[in-house]
Amino acid sequence: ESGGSGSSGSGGSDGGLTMGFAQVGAESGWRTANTKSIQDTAKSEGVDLKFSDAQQKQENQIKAIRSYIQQKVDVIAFSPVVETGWDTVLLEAKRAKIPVILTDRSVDSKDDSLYETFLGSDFVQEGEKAGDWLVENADESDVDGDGSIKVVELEGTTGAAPAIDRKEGFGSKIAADDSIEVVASQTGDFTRDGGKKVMETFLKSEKGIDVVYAHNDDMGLGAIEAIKAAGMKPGTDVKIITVDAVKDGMTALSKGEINFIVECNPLLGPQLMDLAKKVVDGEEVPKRVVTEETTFDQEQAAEVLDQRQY
Ligand code: GYE
Repeated sequence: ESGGSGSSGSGGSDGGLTMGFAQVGAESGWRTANTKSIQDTAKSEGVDLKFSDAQQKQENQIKAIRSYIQQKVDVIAFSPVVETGWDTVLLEAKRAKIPVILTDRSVDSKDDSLYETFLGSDFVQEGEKAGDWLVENADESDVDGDGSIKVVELEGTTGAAPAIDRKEGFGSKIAADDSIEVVASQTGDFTRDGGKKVMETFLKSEKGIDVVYAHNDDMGLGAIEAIKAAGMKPGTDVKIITVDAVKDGMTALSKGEINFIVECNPLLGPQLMDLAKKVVDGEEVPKRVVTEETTFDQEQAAEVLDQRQY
C-alpha cells in the first residue's frame, strides 16, 4: 500500500482517484468511441471521472481545466483541441501540484515539465502510411489516365496536432512521385458535414480530381455523399484515403467506396487510467506512450468488419 496520500483520502493503487477530463468535443465517430472508452474504464477501475465536452473550442477546455484545478482533482487529463496556447493554464495546474496527462493530442510547448506524459498515436506516421499507399498505387489512382494524379485534401481542425501531422506525413511521402499533386486543401473540421461541404466546393472548383485524402473517416464519409450527389462513384471514379478505421469507415471500405484506411486507435481508456494511477502514486512513467496501429485495404476491411467494436 504505497498510495493513498493527501488529505482528501484519494489516490492510491486501488483506484478511488478523481480525474478531471477535458474532451475535445463529439465531432467524429473516433471521438465518440474515445469518450466511451474513457468513461467505461473509469467506471470499471473505480475512478471518479469529471468529464467535460469543449465543443471543439479551446476557451471551453481552458475553463474546464481551471474548474478541475479549483475542485482539487487528483489528476487532469485532456486532449488539446489545438497545439498552441496552453502554457498559462498548464502552469496553473503545476503550481496547484495537480499532474496533467495529455491524451490523444499533444501540445506545442517548450516546457515539457508542464505535463507528465503524452499518450496517443503518431500522427506523422499515419500521414506517411497514407502517402506510401498512394505512391504504391499511383497507376490505379490516376483515374482519368491523364498522367497526373490530382489530390484534394480534407484537413482536420486547423491548428490541431492530427491535422498538422497527417498533412506533413502525407506530403513527405508523395514528394517521391512527381505525378502526384495536392491541388486543393481545406479544413472540414473533422466532421462529416464539414467534409461534405468542402468536397462540394472542390468538385465545382477543381477539374479532374483523382483522389481524396481525408484526415479522418467522417470527412471522407461526407465527401462520399458529395461525390454521389455529383453523379460519380466513390472509390472508383474518385479514390478515397482516410484515417481512423471506425465502423462506418470500415463499412464503406469493405463496400468499395473508400480505398484505404490508416487506423488510429481511440480506445485509450485502459492505458490512460493505468498511467493516471501511476502518476498519482508518484511512480515513474514514460514521457511518451505511443499506441499501436495498422492499416486496412478493402479485402482486409471485409475480413475484420464483424469484429469491429466501434
Ligand atoms: O482522428 C478524428 C477526431 O485526435 C486522433 O480527432 C484524433 C482525431 C481523429 O476528430 O476523427
